[in-house]
Amino acid sequence: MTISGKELSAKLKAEMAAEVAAFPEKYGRVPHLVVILVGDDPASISYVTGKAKASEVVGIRNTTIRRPADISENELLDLIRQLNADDAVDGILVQLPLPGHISEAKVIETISREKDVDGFHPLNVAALWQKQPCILPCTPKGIIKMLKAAGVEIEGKRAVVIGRSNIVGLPVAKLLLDRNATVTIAHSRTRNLPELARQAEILVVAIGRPKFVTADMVSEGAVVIDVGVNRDPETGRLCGDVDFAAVEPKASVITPVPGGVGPMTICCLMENTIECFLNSRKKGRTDA
Ligand code: L34
Repeated sequence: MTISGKELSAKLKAEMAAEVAAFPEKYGRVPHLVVILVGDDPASISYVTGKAKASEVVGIRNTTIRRPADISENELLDLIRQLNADDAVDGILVQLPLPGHISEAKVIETISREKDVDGFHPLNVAALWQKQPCILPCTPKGIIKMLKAAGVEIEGKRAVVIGRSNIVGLPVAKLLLDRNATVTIAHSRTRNLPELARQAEILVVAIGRPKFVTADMVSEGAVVIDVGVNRDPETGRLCGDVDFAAVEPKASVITPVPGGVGPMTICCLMENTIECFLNSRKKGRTDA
C-alpha cells in the first residue's frame, strides 16, 4: 500500500482551515508565518512556494521575505531579531540550507524559541529529548502522522532509521522510541547496512541519494518511509532515496516521492504555526 502524504495533508489542511476560520472572531486575527529565503536555489524556492500555498489553503497569513545570497550574517540575524520582537508574527522559518558564510547554528538559535515553527532551536531540541512540551520538528511529526493514518502499529516494532541529521534522522528516531519501537540509528557508512536494514519492520531513510535503498535491503512486509528528495540523475525527475519500483512490491506500506513525506512536512509546519499562535494567546498577549 502506498501512503499518500498529498491526500492526508489535504485532509488535515482542510481541518485546520475550519479551525483557523474562527480565529478572527476569537482572537482578532489569524496566525502569521514569516518564511525567510536566502538566495535562489530552485529546490528551496519550490519548497518555500509550497509553504506559501499551504498557508493560503489553511488561512494562515504568510510573508515570504527574500534576501540575496550575499546578505551578511549580521543583517540576517538583525532581520530575525526584528521579527522576534514583532507581536504580529507567530512563526519564523529560515529555509535551509544557507550560504556557507552564514552560520546555520547561529541563525537557528537567534529565532525566538516561541516562534520556532521548525522545532530546530536548541531549547526545543532539548525539550524533545527530555520529554518536555515542545514544538515537534515538521518532517518527523509528519512521518508519525502518516504511520498512524496507515494503521501501522509502532509499539514493539523494530525500526531502523538510516540517517542521523538534526532535522530528520535523530528526531524521527526519538519519536519512534517514545512510541515504544526499538530503534537503531544507522547511516551511509554503517557496516553491513543491507543486513541491518533487512531486520527493520519500519525502515526510515533520510540519506539524500537516489536509489540508495535497493530491494535486497528490505524484508517482505516492511513499512518503508522515504524522506529523500533528490533528482533522478537519468530522468531529472524528483525521486526519493528508495528504489520505489523495486521495493514497493515487498513493502506492506511505502511512501512515494513526490507526494509522500514532503507534503506532510509542510502540513505540520501549518500545524506548528497554529500551535505557536495559540501558545502566545494563552500567555495573554494580544495585539487585536
Ligand atoms: N528551515 N529548512 C527549514 N525547514 C524545513 O522544514 C526545511 N525542509 C527541508 C529543506 N530545508 C528546510 C523542507 O521544508 C526539506 N523540505 C521540504 C519541504 C517540502 C517538500 C520537500 C522538502 C515538498 O513539498 N516536496 C514535494 C515536491 C516538491 C517539488 O516538486 O519540488 C513532494 O511531493 O515531495
